[in-house]
Amino acid sequence: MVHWSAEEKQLISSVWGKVNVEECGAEALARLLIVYPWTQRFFDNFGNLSSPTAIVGNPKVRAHGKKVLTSFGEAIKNLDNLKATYSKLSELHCDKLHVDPENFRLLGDILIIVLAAHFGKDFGPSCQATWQKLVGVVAHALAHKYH
Ligand code: HEG
Repeated sequence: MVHWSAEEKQLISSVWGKVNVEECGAEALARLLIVYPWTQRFFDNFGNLSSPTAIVGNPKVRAHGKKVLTSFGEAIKNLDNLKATYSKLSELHCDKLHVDPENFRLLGDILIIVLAAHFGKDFGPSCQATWQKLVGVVAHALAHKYH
């Protein structure tokens, strides 16, 4: 099992406490769809994704980004129990949504970029390293039920 030191837990919650889930969630998902356009195929019922402007202004992208980042918050509440926390969600992404788990890693990297842009100096190297670990562990937990 992944171990979290008291310092790492502190670095995670100090950032998370300041995150605007609606804004950062929307921004992270929009960036994913813009930077890695092949990820748009999972969202063919989301309407207009034809340009960066359309993606950023798309209310379904915003709403889903918020949903995903809210769900990411469950990881932070359950750091010592991630596989169980994401077990159902892993099954859903595998069996129903057919999302390649590589996309969890791409989204995690983008989330780091979004947080660094929002928090600047308050997202320093040790903080960033801890968040890299967190997004990696979340991606791993979400991929756990894949077969
Ligand atoms: Mg996923 C649905 C969480 C990455 C594609 N995602 C969902 C839902 C949650 C969630 C909570 C709603 C589940 C439900 O309806 O019961 N997603 C989630 C997390 C992460 C993630 C926590 C990563 C941190 N998702 C992700 C990625 C993709 C993706 C990278 C594709 C590139 N998710 C996806 C799709 C749906 C969900 C296509 C269904 C969307 C819909 O039609 O409403």
